[in-house]
Amino acid sequence: MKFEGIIPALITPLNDDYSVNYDSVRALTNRLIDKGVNGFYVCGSTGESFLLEKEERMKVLETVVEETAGRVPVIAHVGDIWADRAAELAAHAAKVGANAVSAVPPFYFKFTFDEIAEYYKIIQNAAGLPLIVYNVPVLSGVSVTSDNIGQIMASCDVEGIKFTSNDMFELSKIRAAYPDLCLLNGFDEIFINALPVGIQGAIGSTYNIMSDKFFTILNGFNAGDLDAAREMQKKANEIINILIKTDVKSGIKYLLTKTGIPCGPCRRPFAALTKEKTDMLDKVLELL
Ligand code: MN9
Repeated sequence: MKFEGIIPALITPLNDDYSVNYDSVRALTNRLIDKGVNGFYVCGSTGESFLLEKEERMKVLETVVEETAGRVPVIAHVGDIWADRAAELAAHAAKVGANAVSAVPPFYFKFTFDEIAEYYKIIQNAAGLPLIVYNVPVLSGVSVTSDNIGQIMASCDVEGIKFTSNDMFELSKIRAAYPDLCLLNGFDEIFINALPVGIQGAIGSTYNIMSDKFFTILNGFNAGDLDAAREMQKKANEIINILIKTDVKSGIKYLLTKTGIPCGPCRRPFAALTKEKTDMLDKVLELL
């Protein structure tokens, strides 16, 4: 399986009582496949991984894999601060038929990079699947760079990196040092900027609601029509600018609910959307 193109980082739909809405997981999976997405990234930051029970993470993954039925690759985010829990999630992902595992570095305790490399080795040994390192320094506090990724690669076989950072210089250094590594862009608002660096695709939250805009950018770029690509990124960014004011995930859930897939709130302590925010989002509906 290839990891490329437009890959939604799935939101995890909830009911109003904060339990997981598995019917909506199924509905969203099917809607996005119909829209032509190239894979799924399950229970990452967008999927509220660290606000879910281990069993819920497992069941959401099982639901997506079952509903996808091999039509597109499924990447299971199994990252956790505790390596053994990540390993348990990784082994489960392999058992139920995910196509790759991905993990944020262990956070909070300021682990050494030797410990971080060991963590990835433990995960890969448990899964026996392609491994995609998830670099998201703004949330994890750990930066995976062209200088230190080699340490992870020395202890396990890295398929790729989900690079969620605005540092395009760093991304191009990774590309130069590792021409065969699969690079997946993480911030949707700079998708157009990452394309010329030589990425294979992108994993992002806003592809839950506007994957078509990003296919237009991708196709425009590939066809050499940079004006069309730039114009569409501008339109997408007007929407992202508003979503950022709604913590992105909550806003996306609201918009999905409005378009027929009930997704509920985000788990506490994420706050419910205020009327002011839902008014902003109602205007976004017309721009989708
Ligand atoms: O998975 C997402 N990153 C985070 C990728 O949640 C940290 C992005 O899709 C952002 O939500 C999006 C808005 O900043 O680019």
